[in-house]
Amino acid sequence: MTIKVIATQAFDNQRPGTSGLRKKVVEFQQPHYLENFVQATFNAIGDCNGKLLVVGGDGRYYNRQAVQIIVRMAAANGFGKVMIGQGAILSTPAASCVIRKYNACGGIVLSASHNPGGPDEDFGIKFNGANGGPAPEKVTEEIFANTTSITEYRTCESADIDLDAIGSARVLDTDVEIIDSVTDYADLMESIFDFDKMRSLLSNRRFRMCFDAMHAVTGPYAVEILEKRLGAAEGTVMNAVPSEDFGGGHPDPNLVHAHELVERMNGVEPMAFGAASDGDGDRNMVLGSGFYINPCDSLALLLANAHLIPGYKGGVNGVARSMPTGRAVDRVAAALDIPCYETPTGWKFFGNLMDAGKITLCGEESFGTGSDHVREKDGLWAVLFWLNIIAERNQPARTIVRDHWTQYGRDYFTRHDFEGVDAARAAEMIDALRAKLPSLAGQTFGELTVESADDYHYVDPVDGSESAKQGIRIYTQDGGRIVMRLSGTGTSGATLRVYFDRYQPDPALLGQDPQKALASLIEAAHAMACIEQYTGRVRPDVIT
Ligand code: G16
Repeated sequence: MTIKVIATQAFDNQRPGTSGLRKKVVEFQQPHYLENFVQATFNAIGDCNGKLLVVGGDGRYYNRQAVQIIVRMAAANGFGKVMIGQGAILSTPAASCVIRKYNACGGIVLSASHNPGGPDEDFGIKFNGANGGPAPEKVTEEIFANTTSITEYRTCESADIDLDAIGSARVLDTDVEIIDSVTDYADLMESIFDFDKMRSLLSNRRFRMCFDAMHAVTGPYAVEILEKRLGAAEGTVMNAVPSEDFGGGHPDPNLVHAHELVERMNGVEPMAFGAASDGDGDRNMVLGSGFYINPCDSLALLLANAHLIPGYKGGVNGVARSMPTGRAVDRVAAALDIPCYETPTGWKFFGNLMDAGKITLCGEESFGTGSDHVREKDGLWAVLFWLNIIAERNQPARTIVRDHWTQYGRDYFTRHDFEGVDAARAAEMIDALRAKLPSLAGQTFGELTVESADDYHYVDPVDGSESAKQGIRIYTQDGGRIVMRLSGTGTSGATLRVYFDRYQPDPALLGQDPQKALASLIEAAHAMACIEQYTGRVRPDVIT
């Protein structure tokens, strides 16, 4: 086996988005495309000699081929060892766990998250650093800069590794170890939650639950933890076997795509608790009987009940949410007298705060919640957190949420997505709105008057790094807020995301439909941003 240095040419579209580089599979299959990005990443790491690299993915189409390519390149770049999840599988939170546990210099996570998989669908790649978290912007920008100037990459000729058998192999001077994908992560969960209490909840035949793995990566993790370690009935985990195209479905845990689960939660004999996770296992949706729990509420509830969980009995240092996320958690943090940080969209912004010990819990409206046990959002962890709370409080999820609203008031929240919009027109719309910002205050739209408006500019409280233009914020005089930004995770056209939230303290008004409760804000957003004029759309494609 010898090292081969391959001449290549830069591609001009390899800037990582909100969470790594996501493109159609065919784009990644072009000669040198994946290799260029991987070499650009290794160049950003610098000296790879003797270091440990973790590699895994969500099992989607092209995952296995990509892992073989990365192994050869890692060996040719001098890594001491590459650790790979069996079958090339590691959920995103499990990859973070493994990087941290074995002191790797980082890891490569192959996923396009909740986007569909298959030969005509999406693929993705991102680099996580030694803390187990997504690389911060200065690193992703360095990787991008490297992709623009790359002229060669290093690889070697070697037979494919057997990715399915636990054990070791050698490529050049590099040890390649195939590890069990589940055990380290399951052990970590067992160290955080009260498994005895949860076991007795799950053995109560009146408590029926269901977890939808959506044919994606969490299947094996959920079967091991829920069915094997916690004794939930066999079949509790549905769609449990990961498949390369997610069973032809869309592995996005929301009310539309997890419809099979939703039916079980709303039928004649509904389950007591339901949950789903996404393609790579970092997102979660939780449901009570006939009751949807918004991710913004979920984050607030986890914080309010963290003292019930063994892993957080020592206290919570602080909490963070992404800027567009509803502000329910802010009220709980204020009541607990702990800091609450606001960050731009993207899990990478939480890492510094966690590493500095400023926050313990964090979350986003995009179905992500997590804590400092790893440096990724963690779908199954959130589900176990909820189960542990239910086991401790011995109350249905719906009652727990209603009690919370009664105590704190309710922050109504909804997000409207306009997908596949013409990218140039979407950018024009945002630019036009940005230009209006200085004159918006005092203007009236329907029954609402704008109090203030700005373009969110983040300064990281730990290292002072700055991120500009992270979303347009419009506050109304009645306490409402509209946020608009373009998604950084799509693979075709642009997706306009419009977020709405408003606080409602009146106990008589806590049970409304969010679309109705927020109707005046929705109308105002359309009027001030001229959404129809720019996108041609009157209604959003997806509402969460
Ligand atoms: C990623 C990021 C999240 C972000 C989400 C949506 O999640 O890690 O922080 O909230 O994308 O981002 P955008 O609004 O830019 O599309 P995931 O689950 O897709 O990896």
